[in-house]
Amino acid sequence: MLILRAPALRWSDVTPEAVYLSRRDFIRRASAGALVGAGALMAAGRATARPQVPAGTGAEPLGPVAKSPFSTTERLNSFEEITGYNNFYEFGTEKTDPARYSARFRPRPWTVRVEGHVKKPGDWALDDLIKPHRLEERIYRLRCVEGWSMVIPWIGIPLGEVIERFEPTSRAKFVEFTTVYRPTEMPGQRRSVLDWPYVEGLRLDEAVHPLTVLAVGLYGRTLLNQNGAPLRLVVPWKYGFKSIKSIVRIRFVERQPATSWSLASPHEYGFYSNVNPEVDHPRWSQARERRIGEFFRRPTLMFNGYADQVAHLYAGMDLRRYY
Ligand SMILES: Nc1nc2c(c(=O)[nH]1)N[C@H]1C(S)=C(S)[C@@H](COP(=O)(O)O)O[C@H]1N2
Ligand SMILES: [Mo]
Repeated sequence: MLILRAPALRWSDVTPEAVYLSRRDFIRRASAGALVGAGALMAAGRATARPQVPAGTGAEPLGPVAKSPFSTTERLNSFEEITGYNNFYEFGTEKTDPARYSARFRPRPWTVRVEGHVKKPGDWALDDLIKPHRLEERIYRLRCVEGWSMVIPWIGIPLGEVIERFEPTSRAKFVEFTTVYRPTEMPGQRRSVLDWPYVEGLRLDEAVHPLTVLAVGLYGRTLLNQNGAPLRLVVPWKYGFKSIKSIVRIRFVERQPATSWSLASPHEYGFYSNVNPEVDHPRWSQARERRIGEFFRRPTLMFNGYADQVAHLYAGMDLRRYY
């Protein structure tokens, strides 16, 4: 039988859902039988199994993906937690709004415009953007500026490898990302909670850092609308709002972009917004966080635990000032 190695699986190799489901079903039943035989079904299952993805979510299987040394081994949040407790103000400001009010959103077909200081600008169909790259699983901590966190098994591609294809010129110093503007499908955009569309940005060296990914899925499946389908940024050492969802434009610019949250409240949400337990938000402490699903709060880590990989990017910068 073909065993799922962690190979160079590409977007175009995605297994049709029916095949995938029946194969998984087979594996599950086969191993369940073996374990029952050993009289250890519950114990072994609890200790080793990842939480299951419920059937019928509409998220399509992406098949096996390459593992990454950047992944944390911390306990994963469940699929239900990751898809049921969200910030996506385009669909409303309550944590349950994105799951409830995003059913009308159509993430396909999807085109991403690449423009600005690059030798290869253009409009990219999503599949053509993703296809040349190997899908990787990146299990990352996500720390929201509000003081909660999760561990999410993203599937994505390194943004740096994508950017390389566009050939930025020497004038490109920052990258600006823009979310789709579709008030008919996104009820939150009919209210002026933020200045739509949502815009975020990174310095070019942050954008090409190996930890930065463009995610197309989680838990082995395509993203649901509430998580930023079909394509969103994930920057794990920064507060969650930097990880912009449902991206339709990537622009290479010389100046630091004006971002939605820094425009809405400049004293609370800076451009850099690196996770920093020593710099409090004006209205609350950032020293601790509540991992969704846990009761006690835990200490927040510098750069969300990614200091070894990213601290050098900010050498000589005043981390308080650049909050
Ligand atoms: N376009 C857009 N992107 C967004 C947001 C948003 O409201 N709109 N919320 C951000 C915030 S505050 C967080 S914490 C993360 C949450 O991602 P998740 O819902 O997939 O966990 O998305 C970020 N990306
Ligand atoms: Mo957030």
